Amino acid sequence: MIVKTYRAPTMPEAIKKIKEDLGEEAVILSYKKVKQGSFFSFFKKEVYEVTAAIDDKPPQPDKKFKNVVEKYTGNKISTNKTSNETEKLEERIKKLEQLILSAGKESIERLVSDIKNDINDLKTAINYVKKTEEIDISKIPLGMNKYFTYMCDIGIKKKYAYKIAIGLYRNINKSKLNDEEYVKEYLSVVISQFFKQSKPTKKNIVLLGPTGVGKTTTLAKLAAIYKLKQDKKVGIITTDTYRIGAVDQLLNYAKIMDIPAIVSITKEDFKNALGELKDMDVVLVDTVGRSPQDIKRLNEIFGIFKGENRLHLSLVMAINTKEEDCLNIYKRFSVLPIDDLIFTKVDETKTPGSMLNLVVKLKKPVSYVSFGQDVPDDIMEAQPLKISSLIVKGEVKNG
Ligand SMILES: Nc1nc2c(ncn2[C@@H]2O[C@H](COP(=O)(O)OP(=O)(O)OP(=O)(O)O)[C@@H](O)[C@H]2O)c(=O)[nH]1
Ligand SMILES: [Mg+2]
Repeated sequence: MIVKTYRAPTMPEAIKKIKEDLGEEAVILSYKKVKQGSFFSFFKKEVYEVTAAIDDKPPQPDKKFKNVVEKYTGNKISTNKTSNETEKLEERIKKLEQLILSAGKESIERLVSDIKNDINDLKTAINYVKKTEEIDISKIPLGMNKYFTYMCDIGIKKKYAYKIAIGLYRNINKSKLNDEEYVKEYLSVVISQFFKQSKPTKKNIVLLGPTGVGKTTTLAKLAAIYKLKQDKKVGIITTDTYRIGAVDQLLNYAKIMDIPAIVSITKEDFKNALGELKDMDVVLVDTVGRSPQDIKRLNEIFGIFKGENRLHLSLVMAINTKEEDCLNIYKRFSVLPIDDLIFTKVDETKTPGSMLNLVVKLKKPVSYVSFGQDVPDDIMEAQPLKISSLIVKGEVKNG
């Protein structure tokens, strides 16, 4: 056990010093008011002298966890597992008892409010995982519960949020746990590790995907970026001749940007179009949207591109689509060798965390993220930290 004595003008300041020095786990052993000042000084100030201690042995699992959580949250939890976190809760309750006997009103109120917050965070977290067996909520450190539920709220799968919360707690400076901005910054960095940015190595980029996900709009944005911002020679091919309006929509974009555009219907047409545009730096290929359930029509699209190895295939998925539907879309389209993912409509969802779930599940890199209808502004390259900032803090950075 480490025992130390601290002096401060007020009790809250003494507690702050103890927290910074010994951490959240420290307990207050004794407390008294003493006079402070040099031997010769006329006026001596009264200060608080607080003795605190911390156990330097590794904490033992606490068998009382279940009872304590049930007592303080009113929730029955169905786990026999134990947790060090209960010790912390109990220690803080002990501290509260000591302070009630000795300290001023202000410090008691602060401690009570801290404990209430922790209990509320814990209650919410317990409610989140009640039905989930693979998560042992008791293992989430007290200060991390609110970040765990925050991650769940923004759409990150509970089992990933749980692992991230535990991993983050191990590495983060504990005195910063209440600094939400700092923790979210830290979270962004951790979450960015799950993403990989795709850099197409082939110049013919095909945008595939179900109906209405934003393939044509994304293509127009990319054409503008490549041509206007990167000064590249850009060509467009559309194989979407299904709707009359679709061809017009794309030819219009091409005309505005002064980009050559070719309409192709058959595999043969498509090959010829690639030949015609062989001098371009980038060729963007639009495709017709098809329902992932419409196998026959999907096969028509696949037929055009199958066996053609000059293509970079991007699967466009609107992130406001249910996650299991996205997984099904991927399953259907992965008849073709999909190179990367493009996420769209991120602005239309409150759960952008599903991007994380999808890349973990599909193990695919991401090339672009689209977050609005404006051509060409509402798109960004999928740099991992940019995506994670968007997920965690809702920040978007174009380019
Ligand atoms: N909010 C939002 N709307 C988008 C985004 N991308 C595209 N849209 C809109 O979604 C609608 C469909 O976009 P399209 O580009 O025509 O979609 P598509 O995948 O080409 O559709 P089909 O060719 O019919 O399969 C349009 O109203 C677009 O403006 C985005 O990132 N956010
Ligand atoms: Mg389209």
